[in-house]
This record gives sequence, structure tokens and C-alpha cells, in this order.
Amino acid sequence: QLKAQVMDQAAIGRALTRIAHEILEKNKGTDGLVLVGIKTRGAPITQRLAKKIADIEGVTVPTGEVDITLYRDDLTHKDNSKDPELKGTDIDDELENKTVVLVDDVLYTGRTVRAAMDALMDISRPGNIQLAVLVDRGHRELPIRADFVGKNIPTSQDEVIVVQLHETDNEDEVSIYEN
Ligand code: 3GP
Ligand code: 5GP
Ligand code: MG
Repeated sequence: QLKAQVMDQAAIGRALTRIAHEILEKNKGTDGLVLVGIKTRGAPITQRLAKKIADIEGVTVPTGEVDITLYRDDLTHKDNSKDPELKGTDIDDELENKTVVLVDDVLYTGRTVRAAMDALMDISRPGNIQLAVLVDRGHRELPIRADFVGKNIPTSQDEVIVVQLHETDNEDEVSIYEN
């Protein structure tokens, strides 16, 4: 059941523009920068950030994807007995000593990000891993935080953030639903 629309297309666009600037500011440009999206919706967000960075800086940064699977059939109830695991990656760029910015749509417990970091560090040894998310909904279960946040949306455990992107869902919108 829909409770509230929290970001529209313009708000999502502005948040990602700001994050693109923040990534460039924190890293003093694009040197050694690689953006890695966590599937599914982290991937189009990564491409949007890469495009904004190219528009701002005139440099195309390498991008990649990791596929982290949640072994859960019910997204509304956390199964704490199993952690998310790597399903696949398309990262062929050398990450050795690079600054990798992981990108996801929603940050919740932090377990997906932890799995993504494990996967990256199995491939190579990045010099630095940073995290960008469109939405931080709270409820962390690990000592993980995002370096770049589109919007902090405090939620209860039985609420769900629905992120729709035009690449995957034909429209740009972030809303809160209650089960
Ligand atoms: P995504 O793969 O595009 O990020 O986890 C599978 C999908 O279900 C995710 O899409 C996510 O958007 C959506 N989803 C909605 N609520 C939840 C939730 O509470 N937990 C998880 N893991 N995914 C959720
Ligand atoms: P975590 O592992 O931090 O609990 O969850 C992060 C992953 O689960 C993200 O990839 C995200 O897509 C998904 N996720 C967790 N909670 C939500 C939510 O409320 N809404 C959406 N859209 N995705 C969520
Ligand atoms: Mg996601």
C-alpha cells in the first residue's frame, strides 16, 4: 500500500548530479576512479553517474557491475540465516589500487554491500572502496555507511522503499510502501 512518493524524476536527477559532483570533489577528479553498480538498479544509476561525470569533467570513467543474490523468497521478512552472495560480475578492468565507487539503489542492512566488497577484493585489491546510494533507509546490521547519499529516508521495518527507474520501470520515482 502506497504511503508517500518521496522523490520524483527531477529530485532523482538533482540528487545524482550532486553525487557526481561529490564523487569528483572527494577524489579530486577522475584519476583512478571506477564505478561499480550492484544489480539490478545499481547498474542504471551507475551509468547515469558516469554520464554526469563525463558531462562535468569531460572524462569517461570505467564502469562495471556485480550481481549479488539474496537467498530469500520473502523480501519483507529478513532471513538472517543466509547472507547475500555473489552471483556474477562483468568487471574486467584492473582494480589494483583504483578507487572503486560501489553504487546501489537502496542501502538497508549493509549485507549486500559487504558481499559486494568481498567480491571486489577476491578479484583484486582496490586502493579505496567508497559507497554511493540513491536511498539510505536505515536499519544497518553491519558497520557500513555510504559516502554519498541521494536521500536519507527513515523507515520502519515493515515499510519498503520502491525505486523505479526509467531504464527498468519506465519511470523515475521513489516511494514508500507499507505492507
Ligand atoms: P534491485 O535488484 O533493482 O535493487 O532485491 C530484489 C529487488 O527487490 C531489488 O531490486 C529491490 O529494489 C526490491 N526490494 C524491495 N524491497 C526490498 C527489501 O526490503 N529488500 C530487498 N533486498 N529488496 C527489496
Ligand atoms: P541490504 O543488503 O543493505 O539489506 O539491502 C540492500 C539491497 O537490498 C539493495 O540492493 C536494495 O536493492 C535491496 N533493498 C533492501 N531494502 C530495500 C527497500 O526497502 N527497497 C528497495 N527498493 N530495495 C531494497
Ligand atoms: Mg539494489
